[in-house]
Amino acid sequence: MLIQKPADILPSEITDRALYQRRRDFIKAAAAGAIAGSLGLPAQAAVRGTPLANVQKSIWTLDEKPTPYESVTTYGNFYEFGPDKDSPGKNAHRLRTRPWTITVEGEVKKPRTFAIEDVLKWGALEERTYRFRCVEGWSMVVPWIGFPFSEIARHVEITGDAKYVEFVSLADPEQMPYVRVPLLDWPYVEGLRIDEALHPLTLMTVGLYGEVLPNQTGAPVRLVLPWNYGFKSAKSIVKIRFVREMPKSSWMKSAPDEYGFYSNVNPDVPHRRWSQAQERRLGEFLKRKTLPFNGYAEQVAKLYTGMDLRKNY
Ligand SMILES: Nc1nc2c(c(=O)[nH]1)N[C@H]1C(S)=C(S)[C@@H](COP(=O)(O)O)O[C@H]1N2
Ligand SMILES: [Mo]
Repeated sequence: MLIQKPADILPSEITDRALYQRRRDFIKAAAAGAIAGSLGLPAQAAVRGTPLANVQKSIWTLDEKPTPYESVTTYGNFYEFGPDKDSPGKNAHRLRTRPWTITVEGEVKKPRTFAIEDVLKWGALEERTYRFRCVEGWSMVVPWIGFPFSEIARHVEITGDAKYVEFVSLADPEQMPYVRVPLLDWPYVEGLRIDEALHPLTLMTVGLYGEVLPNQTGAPVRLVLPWNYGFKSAKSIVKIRFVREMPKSSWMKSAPDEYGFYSNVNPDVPHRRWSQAQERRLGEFLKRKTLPFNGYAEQVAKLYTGMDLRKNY
């Protein structure tokens, strides 16, 4: 068996995160200043985010060690900024997160377009540490900050015909260079059944680690569903539609035999090209067993009673 020796552990994983980050910020700011100076660009992009106020601890939180900030923000998927795991971290500084509006329409009594600032005034935000599992086999634990999606539904008064919800991400080629490339069917679209969307675990997320979301993690507002594979957690949302029929997600359009609508984390149902039995937590060496519903079975399994989850993957 392989044991991780102290020499193999990255400094970012053992140094106190805040201290480490302050040091990094200083180095990055200095470097960005030098580069930006020579290119005539603002140096702001490389600096850490603004702290979020009015945040309360949530009961829906997990007592597990969070994945280092550095890993969470430098490894991910955001295809609008490129196909590689480090593309979002490198390119998402181009995203402008203000002004930002979210249009909510469809099967609602009061269709509205909300400015993100107004949404942030609805009430206290919650900090929730969740597990997060990507379909590709990596996972992380993140202290997200947000509010339950049901708040949106309450503000627009959904009708009895709202059976599903469609989430639409921004697709602006000026800010998102890979929207000119047909990696996916743009804009990025995801969907949930209404009871999944209204489940108290479904989080409209505006921050992580006490701060506003860094652009690459889907600023200024993204979804986080801890029991679904990561691709259900649409980033940089500009439109939410309550609909009668099951929406077709961008992933279902591009590879219908690999990505189903439900996408529950399920170690017993392999992806068409690989097993889902294990995962690698970012920053860790040994793999872990993947848990049914990513460990949230007690909270969400009842949403799927009577369904064959081998068929409805
Ligand atoms: N708009 C948009 N949302 C997206 C994606 C994307 O490419 N575009 N990728 C998804 C996938 S596959 C994953 S695993 C998560 C990654 O989130 P993270 O970068 O915060 O880990 O975002 C999801 N949301
Ligand atoms: Mo993913």
